[in-house]
Amino acid sequence: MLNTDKAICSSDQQLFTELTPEEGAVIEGGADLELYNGDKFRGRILATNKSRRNVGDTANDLTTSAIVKRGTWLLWTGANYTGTSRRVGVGRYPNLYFDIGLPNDSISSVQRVK
Ligand SMILES: [Ca+2]
Repeated sequence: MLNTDKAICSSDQQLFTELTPEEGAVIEGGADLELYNGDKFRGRILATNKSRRNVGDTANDLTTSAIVKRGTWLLWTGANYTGTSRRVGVGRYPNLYFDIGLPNDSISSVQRVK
């Protein structure tokens, strides 16, 4: 278990780098939502616990499979929660096109709704 408590500060210098809960979860290998470039969870390109208005250059328009470990999410084809979306709950989606009809390699933003 990683210590994500705030680091003790000495004068104005922080002695330890503080990890956000999200960073901690990612390092431990388990984020609430994980996106993968390949089908059947090959090649993880994003691990997050919170909404992302833009999944970033390394993940944009690449997602083929996903794992939802916690929460309910909207997966959007456009940035800033635009375009087509699909609502997904906890589960494993080895191929988003076949599983929920979302076009392959299309996700640009992810929105946590629960
Ligand atoms: Ca892909």
